[in-house]
Amino acid sequence: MDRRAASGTTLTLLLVGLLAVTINVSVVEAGGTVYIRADGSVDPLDSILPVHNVAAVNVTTILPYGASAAYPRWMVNVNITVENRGDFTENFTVTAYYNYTNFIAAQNVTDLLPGNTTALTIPWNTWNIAPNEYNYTSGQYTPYTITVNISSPTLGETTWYDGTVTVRRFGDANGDGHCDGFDYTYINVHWLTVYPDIMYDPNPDFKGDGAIDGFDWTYISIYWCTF
Ligand SMILES: [Ca+2]
Ligand SMILES: [Ca+2]
Repeated sequence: MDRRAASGTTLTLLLVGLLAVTINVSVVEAGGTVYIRADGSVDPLDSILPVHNVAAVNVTTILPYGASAAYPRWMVNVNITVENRGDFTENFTVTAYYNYTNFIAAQNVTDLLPGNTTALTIPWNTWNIAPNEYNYTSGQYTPYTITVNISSPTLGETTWYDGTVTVRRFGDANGDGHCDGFDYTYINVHWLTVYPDIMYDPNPDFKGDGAIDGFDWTYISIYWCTF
């Protein structure tokens, strides 16, 4: 009998161990009955017990306009699909973090039935997020790590890794760690294009408003040759 089939039957769990603390318990096996002692042992010995188990089965970080890197003040979405793989209806909290300990946002899920999934979107407003450091030796930004934590009194704490998000410095359209003539050329090639125009490119859209225009030009002017 597999675990789920076992849980689907009318297993009656008796915590007889509570009694075993003070008296000797004679375990009596009846049809479909499983006894759990205080020391954690069960009877019958091959019994498979129902469990609490919720998993993040799909976690995806979505940047606007199909971008592969963000700039500060962009809105990034962390999309999470969670599945109740256990045998109990669950209530729990889903929390997203950047660099493991920095809180992004949290959402509560209630009454997720066994075998069911639910999809969440946790928005990350990068308004106060500093751009990533640029590693000039390896030639790339050191991105933020995104993790998702699922927690409840019955589930405990489980953390799921969700890859990384790069937040570039304003003015660095080509991602080489500098704001210079290459970025000047980049913004000119895509000048006055709007998402989803074929010539639109999110890299010089520093403001993140779906258009390449004077606002973005201002960023290059401000940061010109400062790094
Ligand atoms: Ca650059
Ligand atoms: Ca723009």
